[in-house]
Amino acid sequence: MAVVTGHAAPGQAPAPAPAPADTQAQETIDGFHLVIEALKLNGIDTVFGLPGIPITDLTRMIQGAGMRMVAFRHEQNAGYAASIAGFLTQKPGICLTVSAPGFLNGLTALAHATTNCFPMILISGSSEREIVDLQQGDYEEMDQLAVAKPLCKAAFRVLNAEDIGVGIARAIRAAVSGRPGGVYLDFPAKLFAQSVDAVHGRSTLIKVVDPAPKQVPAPEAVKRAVELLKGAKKPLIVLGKGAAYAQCDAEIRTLIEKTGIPYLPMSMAKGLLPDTHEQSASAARSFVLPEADVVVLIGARLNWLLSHGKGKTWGGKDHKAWGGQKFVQVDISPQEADSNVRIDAPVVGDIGSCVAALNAALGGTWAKPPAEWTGAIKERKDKNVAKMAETLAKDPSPMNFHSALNVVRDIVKANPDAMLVNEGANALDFTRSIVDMYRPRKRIDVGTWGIMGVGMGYCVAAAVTTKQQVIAIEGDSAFGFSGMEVETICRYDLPVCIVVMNNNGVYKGTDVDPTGRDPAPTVFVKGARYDRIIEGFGGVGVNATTPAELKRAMEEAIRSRKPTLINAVIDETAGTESGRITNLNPTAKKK
Ligand code: ADP
Ligand code: TPW
Ligand code: MG
Repeated sequence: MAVVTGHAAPGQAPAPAPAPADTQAQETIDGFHLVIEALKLNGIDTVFGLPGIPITDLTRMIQGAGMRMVAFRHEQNAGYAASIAGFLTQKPGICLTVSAPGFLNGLTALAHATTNCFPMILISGSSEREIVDLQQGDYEEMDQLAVAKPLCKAAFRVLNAEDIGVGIARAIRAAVSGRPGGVYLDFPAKLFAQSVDAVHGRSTLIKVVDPAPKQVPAPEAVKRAVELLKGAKKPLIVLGKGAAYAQCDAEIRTLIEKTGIPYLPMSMAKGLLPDTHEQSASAARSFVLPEADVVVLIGARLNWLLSHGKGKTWGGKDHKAWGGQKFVQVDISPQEADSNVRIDAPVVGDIGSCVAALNAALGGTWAKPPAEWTGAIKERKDKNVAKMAETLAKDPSPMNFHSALNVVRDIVKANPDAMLVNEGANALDFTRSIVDMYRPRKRIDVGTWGIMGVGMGYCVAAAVTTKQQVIAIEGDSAFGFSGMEVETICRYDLPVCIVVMNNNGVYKGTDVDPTGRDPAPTVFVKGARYDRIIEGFGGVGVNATTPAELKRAMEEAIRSRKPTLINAVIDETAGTESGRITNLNPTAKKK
């Protein structure tokens, strides 16, 4: 019998009596290695994080074990990277941080992952439990589990090395099953140093079987939905990022093409079918929403991004009035239906199973929607597309959002496999509407919260997980939230081309302090040279003042795959307050 070395964890049985001297020295395994082996066993090969007590050695050992350990300059960016890695791969993205402040820095991203339905696990080291719980003032003291709980889908703490396997298995299941989300895993410092018998320790690890089980919809729910659709005169399908996440692109394409129903992709569902698809109604959005009679939501919530399914956007008489549409909602969460307006036909299950069931239930022949409907949409679309083409063809000086994005539009068309990262206000809205996407899961952006700061974390994760060229279209304000990660991009030599749409500020660069004392809160240093930031780390910086210069710089970045930052000088008067959502700003009542 082997000798158990090291101290026993609290609550464990005392060590067995020493074995006879002639037996081999016992092989032990510590908490560090059990964590790594548990992650590897479950196919996790990348960790995003930032070292420090008590996880510095863990970051080294992760790397030593052949996994990718991507070290950031701020945990929030590592967290955003993990969240989007989860979206892109259907495996929980892992973010690893130190205690209290590092944990809190990662927590914003964990909440973001939960809000966006992205699977992610935030693993944070924590301080001595007995000191933390008595509030005796330990180094980086905080009851992290309690703080994390309201902001994530599940939160677990592991105290004994033998429970690491269960802890990681539960975290993986919670993150990816049902509606995906963020999970917090608390690992106190002492856990890492605990040693247990290696054979026994490894036997406690769990390879999770079927972590995101299929959820097949009830046949009567599918029938109800198809019946409703059959009676529709003006049907519409809305594809959300849940549909992109589900990776059942062929089934979705079949549904759309077999039914002939016009569809609208939400921002991150762009490219699920090419944006140039004849059934895309994107260019006629404000026409189809109020006019549609039956709307099929697939992995899209009726939240603010869809004006809560009611109000003037949907043809309602006032801002809260129902527009008269009937809704089919395909979603994995049974609680999502009726969250804003009545859902007449909820179809609950995973999108792959639900869309396959809908396709099967359509039968051999399906009458396409009335030509009156599709024709009216086409008319609006053609008109809007022609109008946009006219605007895009202009070449004003200074460059504006349109003339710059006309270049980006062509570059993305020529490089349809490139990942597009996008944040800002005007820089976001114009990019979304001007730059067509051609392949699924290529566009990643501010998501459900309209959050600034995801940019560089998303760039790193997109490059690391897809190995594709990354193009980031960033407002100058948006870029500032994560700009220091340009060093990370250079350090890992990632093929990322960042375009900072520099209009000297938040929304625009023209505000002034009415008292004349300070810069206005929305403006930045005039004529700032963001391109010089990347040069400090060995990357390529370019200042572009014309579409031709922008085009040349982007093409060179893609050809060379070198980390590149282009400062695109945009007319500082070009933007509007909050971009497309000006109306959400509270305004003081006029006296
Ligand atoms: P968007 O912002 O693009 O409109 P949302 O984030 O509002 O999309 O909605 C995504 C929806 O997709 C969520 O309600 C979520 O429950 C659902 N969802 C995510 N993954 C799946 C899946 N695999 N199967 C079914 N529904 C899913
Ligand atoms: C975490 C509020 C929304 S958009 C934006 C801010 C600060 C920046 C807009 O300026 P930018 O784009 O990026 O230069 P442009 O093209 O219009 O000039 N803090 C967080 N999230 C949000 N959404 C904000 C603040 C905001
Ligand atoms: Mg700006």
